[in-house]
Amino acid sequence: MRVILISMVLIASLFGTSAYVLAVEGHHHVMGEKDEHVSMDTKANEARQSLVMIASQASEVEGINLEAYKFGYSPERIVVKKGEVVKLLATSRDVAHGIFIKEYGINEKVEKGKVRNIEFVADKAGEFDITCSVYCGAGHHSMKAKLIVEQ
Ligand SMILES: [Cu+2]
Repeated sequence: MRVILISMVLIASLFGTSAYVLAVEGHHHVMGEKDEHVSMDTKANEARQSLVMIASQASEVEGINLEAYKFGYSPERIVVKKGEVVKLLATSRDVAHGIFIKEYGINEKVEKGKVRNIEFVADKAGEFDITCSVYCGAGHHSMKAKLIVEQ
């Protein structure tokens, strides 16, 4: 299972790179034509989204539970390997909270009784703050967890 996962991530990284290049080149060819308004960012984002879909379907990525509460997160540390497809199954124990990871462009609202599936490729190594982006009371600003992406 582990071997399959790793090889799928490898294939996905290769595929992702070529999809990205295709998206960029595709833009180049249509420069000045009717497609001009479609930004390169949008195309790169679309390429990344389809990469996440392909990789997660093919490798049956295991979900990581993340629960927000007044005023913190459980667990407080999420450790993944660089290149992995990460699937956060996020929810709230009480009121509405946010799952905000600036460097990964993630900002999702979570509510009690609902599980939000947040998928992305951990393509940047380092330690990233997970903070709350939905005002939830006196301890809102102290809500913090860490996403650790190991090289
Ligand atoms: Cu909050």
